[in-house]
Amino acid sequence: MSIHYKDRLPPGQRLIKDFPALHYGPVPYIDIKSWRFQVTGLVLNPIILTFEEFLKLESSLIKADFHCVTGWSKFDITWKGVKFKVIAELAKPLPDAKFVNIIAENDYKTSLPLEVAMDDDVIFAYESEGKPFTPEHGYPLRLVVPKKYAYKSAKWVKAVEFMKEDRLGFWEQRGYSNSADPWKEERYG
Ligand SMILES: Nc1nc2c(c(=O)[nH]1)N[C@H]1C(S)=C(S)[C@@H](COP(=O)(O)O)O[C@H]1N2
Ligand SMILES: [Mo]
Repeated sequence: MSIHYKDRLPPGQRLIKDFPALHYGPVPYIDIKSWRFQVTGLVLNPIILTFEEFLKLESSLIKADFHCVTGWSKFDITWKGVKFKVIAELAKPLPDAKFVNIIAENDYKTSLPLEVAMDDDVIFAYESEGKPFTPEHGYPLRLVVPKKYAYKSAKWVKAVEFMKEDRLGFWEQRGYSNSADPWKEERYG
């Protein structure tokens, strides 16, 4: 551990070494053959991809810290996947698109301003530490938004909708902050 680790730990967080799986509801069973990734809403080119097709998109590796609003943080998780901005370049958002709704299995949703989602470190990941996810960590695909509390990092993502107005996500409707910046300790909305 670096002696400066406290500079990397947002206020009120504690560092952990293991990687707990945390989510609301059951782990969904995903049939990878019928699974599709969809981009809908205010875009010029709506997209539907099989998992095989998704794996052919330009991929990136990122390494980032992960902060859960319940108080634990984990440093240096590596993720491989497709950056949000690569998806946006393919879909071509219309001028009215200002927010994105990230839609996952079991009706889990979270949203981001489009400009936040376009950050270079926002990625639709299908691998962590060189391996595909286990079902409980989001197989086959999850979003990772390192600069926000991890409820923005939706597991089991299946669609992205580009929107004009924001729509609060699952935890955001239940009192968690919609801006979710761990450095400003934006835990509650
Ligand atoms: N679909 C879905 N994604 C989710 C959640 C959830 O309940 N459902 N919980 C979020 C929260 S609060 C956290 S801390 C992280 C945990 O990710 P992990 O289980 O891979 O550690 O998943 C996030 N993504
Ligand atoms: Mo969390």
